[in-house]
Amino acid sequence: MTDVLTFGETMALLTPHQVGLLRHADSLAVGIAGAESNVAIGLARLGASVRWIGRVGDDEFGRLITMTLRGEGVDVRAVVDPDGPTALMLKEQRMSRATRVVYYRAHSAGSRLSPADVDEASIASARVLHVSGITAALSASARDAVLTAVTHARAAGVLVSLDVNHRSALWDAATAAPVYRELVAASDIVFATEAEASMIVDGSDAVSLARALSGLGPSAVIVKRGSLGAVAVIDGQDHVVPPIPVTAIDSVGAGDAFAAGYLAGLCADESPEACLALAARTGAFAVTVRGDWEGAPTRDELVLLDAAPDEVAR
Ligand code: KDG
Repeated sequence: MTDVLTFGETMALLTPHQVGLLRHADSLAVGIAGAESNVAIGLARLGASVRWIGRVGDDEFGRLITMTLRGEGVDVRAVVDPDGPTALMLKEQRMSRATRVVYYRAHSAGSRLSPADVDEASIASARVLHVSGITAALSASARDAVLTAVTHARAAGVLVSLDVNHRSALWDAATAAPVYRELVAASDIVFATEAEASMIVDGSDAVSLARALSGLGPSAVIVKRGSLGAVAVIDGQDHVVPPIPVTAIDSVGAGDAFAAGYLAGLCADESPEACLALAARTGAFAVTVRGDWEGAPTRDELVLLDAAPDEVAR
């Protein structure tokens, strides 16, 4: 049995080595990025068994994606699509504290995901199906894949986890909100930022937003507040998750590491408090390292968050 099944688009990621305008970059690091595969890597590093399903182009970037995910211990089921290239994401660090992201993903292999790619048997053999709003934004067929997978999971008694992950570059709030509402109502676990929660329900603060989201059906709602921590409503009980102070180097991917921590705790049958504490620690850990997933910790490494500054382990 797989602990977590997830699917979505993973892209090749090009990142300049210097701060400044992309046009002045004289070299680019080549890597990969994708919210769901970031979660998959985070889970694998925490010891969970995880399967990622997706489409990649029949190109070098597609091969880089499958090779990297397999190297991280993720069970990869990738359709190699001859009719769409692997998508690209460019990260520009315009100034040391401001990152801009540009996508080249229209008509990509990953955006051609369809319900046929996400097989019912894989879903039924998982404890948790994890999806994100990003996949629903990619294309009509990718949105159908998300909705169909969620329906199969519910029918098979598999827990559904949703990270809203709104990406305004992919769709506008008015189009996205009803889809998010439908997905939240069909999910057991929901992760959202305060801004994302406000797109779906009314609420004056993080706690009232979490309560309003849980009123739509999910048994666990976690509203993330970045460096302020998070609040959650789990089985009708309010929780406050205090922030873990760290020096942030790159906050992209922090939410994915947070979700991975929470789901890893859940799959290890830990209490809601322990799942939230693990999520807070993995999320904090991830921002200390450059890259969307590279900073995701193993369980053994989490103690490093308590290390004294400049401590060297010899
Ligand atoms: O959460 C981080 C992701 O946003 C990133 O790795 C790439 O999936 C991605 C996206 O669509 O932005």
